[in-house]
Amino acid sequence: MHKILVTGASGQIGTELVARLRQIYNIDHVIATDIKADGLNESSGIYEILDVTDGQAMHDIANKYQVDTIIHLAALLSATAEAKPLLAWHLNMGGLLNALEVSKSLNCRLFTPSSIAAFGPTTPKNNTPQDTMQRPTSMYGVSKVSGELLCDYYYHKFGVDTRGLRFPGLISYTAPPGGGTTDYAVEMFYEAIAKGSYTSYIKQGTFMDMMYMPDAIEAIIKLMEADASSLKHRNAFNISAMSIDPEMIATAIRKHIPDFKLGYYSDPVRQAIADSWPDSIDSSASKEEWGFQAAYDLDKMTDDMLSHLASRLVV
Ligand code: AKB
Repeated sequence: MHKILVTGASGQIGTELVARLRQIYNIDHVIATDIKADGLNESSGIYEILDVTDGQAMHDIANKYQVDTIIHLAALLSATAEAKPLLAWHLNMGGLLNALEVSKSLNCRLFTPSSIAAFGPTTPKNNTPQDTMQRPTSMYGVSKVSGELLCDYYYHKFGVDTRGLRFPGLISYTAPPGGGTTDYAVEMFYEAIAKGSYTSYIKQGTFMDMMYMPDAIEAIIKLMEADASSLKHRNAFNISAMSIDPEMIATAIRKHIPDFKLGYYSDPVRQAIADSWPDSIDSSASKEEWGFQAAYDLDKMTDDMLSHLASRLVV
């Protein structure tokens, strides 16, 4: 049975991934790590504080628990990375390089997410192919495309079993995202329940790919379980469940909350990032090579999000 170390375990993906991995692989086989101490709850499983820029500390924890898999999630997202580009490069690339080095020396498999941010304004905007032009203009995108290349390098040069997905915006109700461009979509659901209205920093008609968190979690697990011989792309598979703009989410929310109001304000930085990303990406390589299938479309996701948030936020 696999023994798995997860970095960034208290983040939006990590919180749900660690819980699901502990159901599948046994509670003692999943080592959650994060720079924050808020996951230190012994009853929920092993948790270690880890700054991913400290390669020796990452090695020591991986070695202590004899892990065979690293799921490296710790990174700054697009809007924060644009505000702090040097920190973003240091954390996103330094953390990944450490995870690759530890995987190489301890013979671990490695999963790390890429993003739709790895594409740029010269990439075909609709049905963006798996293999295409990648000249991103945001620092986050630069770190993601560099990370894809670095993972390819460690696979070809050292035989590290590296795998990855180009995630779209991820929508979830458990842990909030932080500092992303697609965060507006998550915020809209929270504020629909809390206030009945939302003011979006992303303009009407700005389409981006999105996915509900349960689909993202199952995709990570399925890709890591896939037979290596079926993977031609290995690092950075395109993956998406829907291509939507703010109005489409509002329309889906109004099926449950008819008076929901959506307004707009201008955020030039996040709008420019969104405008540089594809409107929709082609996930066919994921379907063909490891059987990806999203279970949630916009309406099904909206039903689930609103019912969970209503029971949490309304007293
Ligand atoms: C972000 O908006 O920065 C992320 C992403 C698409 O990678 N959600």
